[in-house]
Amino acid sequence: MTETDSPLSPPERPDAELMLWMFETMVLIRRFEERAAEEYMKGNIGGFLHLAIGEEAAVVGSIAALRPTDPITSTYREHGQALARGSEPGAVMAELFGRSTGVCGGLGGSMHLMDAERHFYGGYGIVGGSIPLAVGLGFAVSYREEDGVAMAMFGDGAVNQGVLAESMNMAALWELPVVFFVLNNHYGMGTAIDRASAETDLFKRAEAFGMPAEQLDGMNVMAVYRGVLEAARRAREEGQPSMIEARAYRYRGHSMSDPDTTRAGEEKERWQARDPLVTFERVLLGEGTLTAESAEAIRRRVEERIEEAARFASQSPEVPVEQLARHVYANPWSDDPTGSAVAPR
Ligand SMILES: Cc1ncc(C[n+]2csc(CCOP(=O)(O)OP(=O)(O)O)c2C)c(N)n1
Ligand SMILES: [Mg+2]
Repeated sequence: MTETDSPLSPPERPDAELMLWMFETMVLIRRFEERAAEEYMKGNIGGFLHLAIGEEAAVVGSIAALRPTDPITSTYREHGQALARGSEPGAVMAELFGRSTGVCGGLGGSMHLMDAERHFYGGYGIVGGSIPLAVGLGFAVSYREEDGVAMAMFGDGAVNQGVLAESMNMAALWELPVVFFVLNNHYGMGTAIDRASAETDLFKRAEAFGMPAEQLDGMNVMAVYRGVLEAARRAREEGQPSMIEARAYRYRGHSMSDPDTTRAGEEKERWQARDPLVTFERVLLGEGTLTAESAEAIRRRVEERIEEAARFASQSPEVPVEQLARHVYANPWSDDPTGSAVAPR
């Protein structure tokens, strides 16, 4: 035990309960997203829908390695982050449907999930835009002399945004408890990483800021867990930020409107052969943490939760038109749904 250990601290060696939670959460995210794709095709979800199928180990392993009170920010590909943080699948699905029972009252949609109660601070559409927010959350922790850790989750496409360098520099200079977690799925929209980045080993960027960094297998939930656990310990105990690069792959196109015809089938098959759910299940079965029956029971439970989530979303009320511009301005002075009215003098 160290002085910063708390009952909420994730253990150095995950016990059976935690490993089963990680497995079930990965299955939940996979099935949630497959169902979301179906609902999108049926016209129940509008706007953009970005799926992270294939990236579940990176999402779950990293979040499991933090305390539930550690603040995180993410990109628009963040259904899994919300679910791993414990947002109700029904409330997340309702948000995708644009219903008033959604985690953001139906006003955020798929790209802007947020659940402040669970210290999940969103869900942002601007590539790189959420990174400095995590640094701000890390600053708040440090300023208040708390022992939390903020994690910025972003994609390989954000690494060449200037704001990342600014954020990493500030975090290192001010010794802020931040984990910069880059989920390298090797593509930004349809552009392969070696066509966008002069240096494709993204973790090496940290060296410029004297920051410890690690590149790990983002298809392996335990590898991600261990890497983020150590980065979080360093942040908590030494006030030192880190960069973690998790290498993974998204099986689908950039969003539902991307037919994904340019990436080679052989490449997809190579990654899918290391599917994070299948490989982790094999490990758990091999060590006896999971049996064929308990795996089946988990899948059944997840199916029921997904079914219930979709039912809840479809039966929830639409957002009233006059509410659409809520939160667009700090002072919602108008009922005008376009939010374009001027303030009374
Ligand atoms: C500042 C900014 N520039 C461009 C875009 C358009 N855009 C949306 S997603 C994306 C690719 C981002 O790729 P990556 O960070 O690797 O995340 P992934 O989609 O692979 O999860 C781009 C360029 C944007 N949303 N914001
Ligand atoms: Mg990417």
